Amino acid sequence: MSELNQELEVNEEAFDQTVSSSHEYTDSDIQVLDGLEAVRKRPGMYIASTSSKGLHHLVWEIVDNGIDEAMAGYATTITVTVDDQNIITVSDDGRGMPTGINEKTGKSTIETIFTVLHAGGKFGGGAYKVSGGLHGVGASVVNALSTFLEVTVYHDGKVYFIRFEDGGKPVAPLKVIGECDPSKHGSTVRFKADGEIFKETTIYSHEVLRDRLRQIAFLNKGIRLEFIDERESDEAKKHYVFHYEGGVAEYVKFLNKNKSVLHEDTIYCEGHDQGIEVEVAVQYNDDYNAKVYSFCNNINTAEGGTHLQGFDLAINRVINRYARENGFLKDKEDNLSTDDVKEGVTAVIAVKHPDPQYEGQTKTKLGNSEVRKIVSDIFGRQLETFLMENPDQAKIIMEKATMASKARLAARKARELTRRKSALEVSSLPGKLADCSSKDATVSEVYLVEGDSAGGSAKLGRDSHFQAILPLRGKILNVEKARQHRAFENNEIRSMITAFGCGCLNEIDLEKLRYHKIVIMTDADVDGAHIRTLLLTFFYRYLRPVVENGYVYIAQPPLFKVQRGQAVRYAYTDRQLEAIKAEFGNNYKIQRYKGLGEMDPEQLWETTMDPANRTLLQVSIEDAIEADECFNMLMGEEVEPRKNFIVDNANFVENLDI
Ligand code: TTJ
Repeated sequence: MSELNQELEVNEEAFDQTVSSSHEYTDSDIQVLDGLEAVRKRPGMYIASTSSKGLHHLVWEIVDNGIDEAMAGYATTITVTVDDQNIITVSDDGRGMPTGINEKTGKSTIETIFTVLHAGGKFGGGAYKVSGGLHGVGASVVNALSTFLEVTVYHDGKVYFIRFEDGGKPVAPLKVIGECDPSKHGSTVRFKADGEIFKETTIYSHEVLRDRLRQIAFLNKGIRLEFIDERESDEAKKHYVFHYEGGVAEYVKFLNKNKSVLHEDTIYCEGHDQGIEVEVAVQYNDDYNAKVYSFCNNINTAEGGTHLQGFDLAINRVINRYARENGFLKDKEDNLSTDDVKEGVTAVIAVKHPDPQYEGQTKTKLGNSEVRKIVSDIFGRQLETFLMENPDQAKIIMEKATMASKARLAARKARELTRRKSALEVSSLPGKLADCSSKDATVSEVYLVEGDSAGGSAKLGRDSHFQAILPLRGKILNVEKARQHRAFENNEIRSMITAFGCGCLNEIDLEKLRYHKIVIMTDADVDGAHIRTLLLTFFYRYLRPVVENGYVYIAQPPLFKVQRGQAVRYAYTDRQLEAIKAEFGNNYKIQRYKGLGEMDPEQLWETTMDPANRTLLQVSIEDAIEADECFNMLMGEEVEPRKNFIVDNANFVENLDI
């Protein structure tokens, strides 16, 4: 394999060789087809999945090659187009793929790249190839999984073309099919994913393509990425140009756009050492948690690694030193913790490494140990310079970190208090809780009910053997906008934590969870939706494993009661209401439920709490980051983006008041 790669790399010399026009079917053809057939037989071995995720993977595989040509300095623009048949076209304005013949295969280099497994991984120059990296399976894998794939190369006034069909079989060898302006150069790949392989879907997500292309543009300053979605009727969504001269500094600004930032200037630095490039950008906002995104060779290292460790070391060291030297920390006070100095940070750390090593469960943790010191030195030095040159902004950052430290100490005290109380077990359960008699968590349920009156109905209507009721009064605290010790002082939050019994934050013990169903039961109106969102935010921030393990549910009270004579039916949606009306003809009476309180205990049991009749929606966190951003957007302080979001996602957050 590596032999072939080497040959492909030196093949740049064969650039001007004429293209072979004869095409004989040889042993090596058969081997090639065997190789691609293997990909089709077990696609999962090459692209991780044949779901929507794998489908998008095809695009990234091809795009990465164009990015490499741009990072090597030869291409300025990469354009990705998806047409109304979900055919993808990726083109760059680079030198054009080599059009010569590969000695080993006797075929054109291009045919080789697209038909021999792994051959395309490392062709061309450039130290930090993204293709052939973590996800790099090679262009041949894309070809194998496509109904057709076409390559067009513009170079030296000629247009070269080759088409493959049916999972990678060349229709004819690479040919010159025309002439072009000699100043035009570049490579274009066009392909259609095979529905036989991607059985779930061959339809690309506009958002997934757009967001990743934007991210690639942020991570590679100066490169232009264009995205054209011909399926969109909305003009604004048809054509995007992502081009950021500011690189990750602009990325951080973008990530902070819905936040109240504490200082105007993004702290930005870049540098290189031992062939490793480092780029870091930081800007504080008034949040109480940190959002730090790290990348290596354009790949999101979700599990962090040595570059993130280097960042942590530097921010801790430099801020503590500055705080001491400038009187923000007294001699007798302890150092600020890394969590303290990172409170409210939005940061992007991007490194480019010629030989990255990935570790961790999902192979998204950077392992190269030399990176730690390199990032720490480069970022540390420039963070120090920033603080010295911008004393006003430095002051704000120091105040944020010292406040964080004080709040953390207070939170620890408050937490210890709640913990001590819960150690007293049953006697310490909140007074408002009407507990169930069962002590078996697997069958026990607790209903979180909005308001005392609905709480009363629920208490009377429940099956007290396994159903507990915890009434919550008024709006609960927005934990997104409150520091921990405030949250622990809040009565509703304390009641919930003690009732659940499993602790919270990083001291969760799911073994101690007292109910395996925590059911949020709120009114079907705007306030109810708001309370539900606040509760979900609390769960997400303080009890994430409880959500992740599927213990949180949302009750579905009916919206209407329809009665004809003795017959009573409940409708949970407008559609159901229409169906019932149609069934009942004209002689019926409709009651619209505005709140749970309007139902008597029996009705509440029958419609919403009885396991035999009720529908519970299980709350899941598909993607922690996505959920986090969603909550942030909904609960953050800036009203405008929230409004836009709600308009865009009207179905998702139907009744949220703003
Ligand atoms: C290789 O050495 C000769 C000059 O061009 C170098 C090269 O690899 N260029 C190159 C490859 N530019 N663009 C590509 C490429 C672009 C796409 C969209 C897809 C693929 C597989 C390669």
